[in-house]
Amino acid sequence: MSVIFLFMASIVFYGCKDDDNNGPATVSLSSSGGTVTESQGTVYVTVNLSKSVSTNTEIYYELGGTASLDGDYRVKTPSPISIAAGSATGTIQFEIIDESIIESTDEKIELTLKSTGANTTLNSSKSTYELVVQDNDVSDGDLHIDLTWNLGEGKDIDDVNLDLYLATNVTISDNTVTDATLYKSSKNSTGFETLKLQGSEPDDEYYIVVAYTSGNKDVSFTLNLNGFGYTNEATNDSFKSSESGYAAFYGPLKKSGSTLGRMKPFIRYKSSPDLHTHTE
Ligand SMILES: [Ca+2]
Ligand SMILES: [Ca+2]
Repeated sequence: MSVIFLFMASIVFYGCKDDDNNGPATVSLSSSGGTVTESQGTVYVTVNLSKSVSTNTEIYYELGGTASLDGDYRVKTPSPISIAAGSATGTIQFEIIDESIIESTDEKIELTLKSTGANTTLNSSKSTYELVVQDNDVSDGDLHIDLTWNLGEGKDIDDVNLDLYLATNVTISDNTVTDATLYKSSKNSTGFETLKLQGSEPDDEYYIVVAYTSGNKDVSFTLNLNGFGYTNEATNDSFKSSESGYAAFYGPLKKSGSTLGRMKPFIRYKSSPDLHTHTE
């Protein structure tokens, strides 16, 4: 008798659940955000369906915030992500880049769910996620030269490639560099660039060189200096799309031991594409 009762109760229970589950599944994020440091590695953002559905669900999202795509973080699961038929959970994955840039402010990654597939609807009150990425780089006795750039919020900085050099023996004629010797370089093919100059390195007149190595977009960039008497001293400048292949020289910085003759503001000198090719 009691077995029959339980069996009937089960039918009633499942019957109610089916009634509640009529209509589309709701898509939501399980968290509204958090805070990590640059050394965090991979960050997982969980996307939930209120119930599984019988078809694959594509979920589109957009990225924004002050953090730069492919400079501060990479996306391991590009939009749209897909939740397989029968499953109710998906994951958006970021890889935080543990770069060497000294940053004066924390960076933010903003993620917003935009649209979902058939049989689903978006829970708009649980569709945004903000991750704060805290810098873990500090100034030491060296001169740190950091080159960062952006092409707009959420845009991939690898759509252009900028590189960073220190040069000596720079000859300038009519505001154009006609000759130079490259002392050292930072030439990543992806992400930002950073160089260090130590007190033990040769005393000389150095120029900081920002090269627009490849790309076809207008790009705003920032040179930031720390150490040798500098504290987050930023120079903002830009290249036009037509300046791809050119380089900009800033200086001179007259090094003597662990001090640099300061030059404010930095003066920019352009180089010809020929010189850029020559100095690479
Ligand atoms: Ca950093
Ligand atoms: Ca580069």
